[in-house]
This record gives sequence, C-alpha cells and structure tokens, in this order.
Amino acid sequence: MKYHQINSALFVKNRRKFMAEMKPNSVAVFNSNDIYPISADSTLPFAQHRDIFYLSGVDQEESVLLLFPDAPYEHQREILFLRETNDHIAVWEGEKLTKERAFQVSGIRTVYWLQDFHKVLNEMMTYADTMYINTNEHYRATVETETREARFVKWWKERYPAHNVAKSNPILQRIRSVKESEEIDLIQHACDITEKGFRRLLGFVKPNVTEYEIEAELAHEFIRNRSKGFAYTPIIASGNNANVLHYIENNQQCKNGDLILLDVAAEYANYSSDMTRTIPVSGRFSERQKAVYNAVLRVKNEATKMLTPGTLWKQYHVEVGKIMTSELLGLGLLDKADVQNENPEWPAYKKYFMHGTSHHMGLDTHDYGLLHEPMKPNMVFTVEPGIYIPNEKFGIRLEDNVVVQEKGEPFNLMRNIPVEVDEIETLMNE
Ligand SMILES: [Mn+2]
Repeated sequence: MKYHQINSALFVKNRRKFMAEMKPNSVAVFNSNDIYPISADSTLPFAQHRDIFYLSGVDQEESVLLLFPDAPYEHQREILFLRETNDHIAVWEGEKLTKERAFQVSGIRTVYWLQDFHKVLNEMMTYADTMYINTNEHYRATVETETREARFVKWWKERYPAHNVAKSNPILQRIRSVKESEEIDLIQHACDITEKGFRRLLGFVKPNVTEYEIEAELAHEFIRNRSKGFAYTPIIASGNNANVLHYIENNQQCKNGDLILLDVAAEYANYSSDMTRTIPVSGRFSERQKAVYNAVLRVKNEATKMLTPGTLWKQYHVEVGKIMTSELLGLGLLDKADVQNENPEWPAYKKYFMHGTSHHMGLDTHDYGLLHEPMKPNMVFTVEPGIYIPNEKFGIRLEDNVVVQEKGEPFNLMRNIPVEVDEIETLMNE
C-alpha cells in the first residue's frame, strides 16, 4: 500500500454503526474481491471490495470479516480471517498481514487463518438465527462476473437453509453515505492530489499536445503523491470529443482554439475524488467559449447552495434544471417556444445537459447513498453541470466535490482548484 495507515478508530466506529442496525442474534459476513485474471498467469491489480474495507481497513485479497454482536463469547463478536502468512511465505508472496498487523489496521483482536473459516462459521451458525448477506444494490450497478461475495452468498444460503436472511446493503448504503471526519480528511487528501495534477497540466498544455500525454502527466503526479492513480477511467476530451460523455480513448491531438474537457481525479487510500475542468488548448478562451463556461460555472455555484440537509435528490435536479434553462435562454441555445412546448418528462434543457448534476462520492466514485431519502450533514456529493454543443465543436463541464453541512452552504473540498476563467488563463500563460 502506498498510502499512510488509517487510524483503526475509523473502522471500529464503522463496525459499531453497522452492528447497531443488526437484528438480535444475527451474523454478517463480508468478503474481499477476487484478483481478476487476464490470461496465462497475469492478473489485474487487486482492488479491495469497499464494504470489507469500510468495516475493517483490510486491503488484502482472500480476507473475510464476520460480525456477530450477540455472540455468546466476547472474542467471537468481530472475527477476521486472513490468508496465512509467515516468514517463509513472505519470501514468495511479499508482505501480507500478520495477526498483529491485522489488529493494528482494523482494531479486531480475533484473527484466524482462512483455513479455519468454515469450522468457525459453523459454530457461529449454531448460535445464530439470522444471516446478513451482502448483495450489490447500487442504482448504477451492472455486474457480469460473479464476485467472491456473490459466490460466498450462494454457498452460505444453500449450506444453512433454516436461517433467516437479512440484507446488509441498505445498512451500508445509509452509513457509508454519511462520512466520518477521518473519511472527509481522506477525500480532501485525494482532492489535494488531484489539485497538484491539475496545476501541473496548466503549465503543460499547449497546442498539438496529445490527450494521452496529458493523461501521462496526471498519472505521474498522482502516483508520486502516494495515490494508486486515477480514481476512475480518465476522460481527456479535446474539441468535439467532449460531446461524447464517456470518451476514454484519449488518443487525439489537441488543436489550437479547441477546449479540453478533463474529467480526471486521483484516489487516495481507496477514497475517490471526482473533478472536471475545461481548459483552452491555447491558454485563452474565445468570447463564446467564455460565455458558455461562465454559464456552467454559475449553474455549478447555484446548485452547490442547494445541497443542504433535508434536500431531496430528485427535487434538487428539477431546480437545477430551471437554472440551466435560464442560462441556455441567455446563451441563445434555447428560445421561449422551446421551453413553452417542452415535454415535462424530458425538458428542453436536456438537449444540452443530458446527465445528472450530483452523485454521492466516497469509497466508490459513485458512492452508496439512498437517493429517495433526504440529504444529511456530512454526505459528500459531486456538483457537475455541463453544456454540450456539438454544432460548435465543444462541450464544457465543471465538477467539484462538496460536503453537506449542518448549517450554511456546503464545504467545497475543491475550493483551491482553479476554476475562474481569469485564474486559468493566468496560470496557463505564466
Ligand atoms: Mn462525477
């Protein structure tokens, strides 16, 4: 791991919150992700399942967490199972968690090797009435492969058909969406690394640079700051590529006069940041580009103010749509007739702004959070309006990450990342 160790107090708190929501006499189990094969003996880099990470801090494959708050013996309430390691194994496989290190990372005292899992689980199941199984119910999830978690759930339900079944996911969606202060610090740190990458680019971008050279600059800056790299596949879209919302080819040359839309951000300690900036290849915006840019910026600033406790996500999007509509009228992209005749199911503004304004952000870039429930303090959201104009060969999106506050306006974790036209032009021309 490149990141500095996280204080185990965070994971102790996270487990306490989860266990407080469990039914009497129930067991919950969480698994690591698999290491995904490519072919022959090559694999993708390991990426930990965010739920076991959130509850334990364990960032290692083949790990299992078992929670049983009503266990008859205290040492059985929180148990970790890890792949066995010792000095000999470490020579071949590199450093894995020892039982002592696992305690330092997670705050869990009872640690067994994985080969004891079925035996220990079987004992717990004779005491327990209910099993909490963890399924992926994220509103954007499409999963083609069978995860280690899913594989375990299938086996578990078949092996213990007489137990009641309960769902972990709604509990996790609720608790993971409201961040602890340690988590906000980690997300801030990811945002600060992203800022370094973006500032580096402002001195680097010039006509004829390629999108992949920009990607390489960012990867360099992120990794040298203890990030694994991009929090999500980067979008580096010059000219009309910006109008392809999920453009990830990043293989074109940036032409003088064009804009580049950059949806690029670093991860840190498995926490995401999620930034979008749009900058001119030449270092100067045209008057038209500037007008559209400032319209997007005003929508972003107005939308941000609405992210307050009690706000409903759906209603928020309706209000943002109204603000965007008035900006598009001002830019001459819509006229009054377009708005008067609009279909309420697909309002006129969606011709130029067809995606959502905000999503939860945290351990997942599109983080957990139940969107039908009102916003709460310490939720972290993106704010990311855009205007896309294929006829004019550019698209602009601006995106920051903000924390909902108990009182007052949200706290902008990207407050130090340049976004005003003047500042961007000044930094690009230094
Ligand atoms: Mn986003």
